[in-house]
Amino acid sequence: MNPTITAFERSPDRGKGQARDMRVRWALEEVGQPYGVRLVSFSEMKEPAHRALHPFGQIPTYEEGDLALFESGAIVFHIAGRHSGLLPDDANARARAIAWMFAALSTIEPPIVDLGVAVLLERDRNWYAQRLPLVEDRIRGRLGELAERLGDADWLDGAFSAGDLLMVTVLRRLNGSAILQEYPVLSAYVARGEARPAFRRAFDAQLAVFTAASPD
Ligand code: GTB
Repeated sequence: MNPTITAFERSPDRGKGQARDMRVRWALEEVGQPYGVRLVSFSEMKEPAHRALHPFGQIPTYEEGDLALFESGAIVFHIAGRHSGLLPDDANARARAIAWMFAALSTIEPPIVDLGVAVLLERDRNWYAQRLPLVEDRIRGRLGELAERLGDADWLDGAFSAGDLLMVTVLRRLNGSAILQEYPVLSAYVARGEARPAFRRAFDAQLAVFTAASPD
């Protein structure tokens, strides 16, 4: 049975692939697993039927037989564990790839999300102009360290892995800001991820949802 994921009926990013269903779609495309998508509105996400799948009333969710999952990182980890292609077979290399998955979500993503929250929700506060450079510099600190580690390698640890998949989706959240361009090593890394055929298929699928909902 093919899994079903949930995604925004109408993504606020207007099809830029920033919502977290994108990383799940990409993982499924990388491993060649067909999937269905159930689109949900903001109000449906908060209803009991959806909260039974996702305690926080969000997307994405993942249903496969009698398994229901939430949290994009856990979903990608599950997909990577069930199929070959996203985690190495060698036990130590696999553990390192998993460490990069955690690094993407717990070390790199938080300051990037903080910037998004500041720009979207804190712009009218009188301390916004003072806080913004602090938030941006926290991101710069992490990106500098990440760029240093990546160096001239294509991927974070040998072959492309679920660690790279998550890291690229996290870094893509900076697409609307100039910060990523300050780190050519990381811009090139994101471009390599986006050039993967599986990424393109996932991106096109989520864009098609937005285009269908907004034909003009
Ligand atoms: N930790 C969870 C995970 O990784 O799965 C976080 C899930 C989450 O934040 N889901 C968001 C959501 O459902 C969508 S992805 N929000 C609705 C709500 O909370 O009511 C976050 C997101 C949303 C929009 C943009 N955008 O427009 O650019 C980018 C990212």
